[in-house]
Amino acid sequence: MTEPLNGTIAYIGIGSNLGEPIQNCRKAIESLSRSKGIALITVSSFYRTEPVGIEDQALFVNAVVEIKTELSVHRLMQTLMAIENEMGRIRDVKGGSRIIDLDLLFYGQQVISETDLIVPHPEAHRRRFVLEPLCEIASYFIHPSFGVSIRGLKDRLCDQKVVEKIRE
Ligand code: PH2
Ligand code: MG
Ligand code: MG
Repeated sequence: MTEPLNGTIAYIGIGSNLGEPIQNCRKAIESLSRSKGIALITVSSFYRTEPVGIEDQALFVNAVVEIKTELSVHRLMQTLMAIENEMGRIRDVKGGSRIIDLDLLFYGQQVISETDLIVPHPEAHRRRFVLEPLCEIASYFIHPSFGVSIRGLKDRLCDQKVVEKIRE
């Protein structure tokens, strides 16, 4: 059970293109919901998406979840990385295939620029595989660096990669 708690609204991007991607995404969401200091609020549909960057790899499954968290942004990042590691994530080729990827997209309206932590995620506003699921659950959310809503960003997207909702 997710207990109601005070805290910050954050959005997490979820992706997988190795093994059983849908199962991997479900498992990661389950782990997130059981993590201390995190309450799961909304889960988007799952989307089958063309790979961005390294194009010669399997299609991804992507989703976005909204959470409320009492964790500091650094603790939240540690939690995301711990879930990736528990699920057997191997960090080899940057942008390559992965069993699970948990990206912190937004942490409230905070803008953070540190050597090992950049929030909002620097690519979030350019990626259809992020903005389509995010728009489904938080079209009104304002990108804190640009002052534009998720709906507005999605409408201005250049990324023409295929992003298709999975009907389950
Ligand atoms: N993640 C990447 C690189 N490319 N492409 C899609 N479709 N989905 C992803 O999650 C993704 C990607 C690096 O994190
Ligand atoms: Mg990523
Ligand atoms: Mg990542």
